[in-house]
Amino acid sequence: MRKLLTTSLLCTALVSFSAQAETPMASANVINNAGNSIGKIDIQQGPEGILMHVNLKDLPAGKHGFHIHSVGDCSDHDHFKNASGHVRESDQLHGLLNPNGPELGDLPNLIVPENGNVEIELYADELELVSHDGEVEEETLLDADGSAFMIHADPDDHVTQPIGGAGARIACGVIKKINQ
Ligand SMILES: [Cu+2]
Repeated sequence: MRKLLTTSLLCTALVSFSAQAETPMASANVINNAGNSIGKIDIQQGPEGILMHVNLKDLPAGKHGFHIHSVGDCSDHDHFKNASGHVRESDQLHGLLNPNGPELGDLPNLIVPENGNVEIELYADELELVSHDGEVEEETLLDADGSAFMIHADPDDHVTQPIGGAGARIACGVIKKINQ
């Protein structure tokens, strides 16, 4: 009996280890234009894309453009220009509703209620934290220069270049790998 118990414990340990090893995880601490944290966005990589858990507070109510930008740098918090443009392949145009889009980093708008808090899960099937074969590719979120979530002041119309008319950058979060 003791031997059986030991074996089953060992199996459980092996299963949970392999599940973790196949699920790269990351998190972004999101800051506003004052440089203060307004919450975080966690990311888990699945077999065909990434699952994002957005949990933010103190945002202005309304509809806000929401993207992943191609450089993981939110240090210039008064305008967040260091994060550069959207994560994209060279032939992609911006916009979830654009016939020549979308870019890899395009996401649906964040719609913030009056209390300023928003919590949602989102899934993007074209994005990866790290590539499945282990090589770092330009479009992967944890590539050499990283990437960052960006929230804009205005709605993204999902068509207009280059950012759907979403205006100023009001919150930014560098995507950082969580060590497992
Ligand atoms: Cu953007």
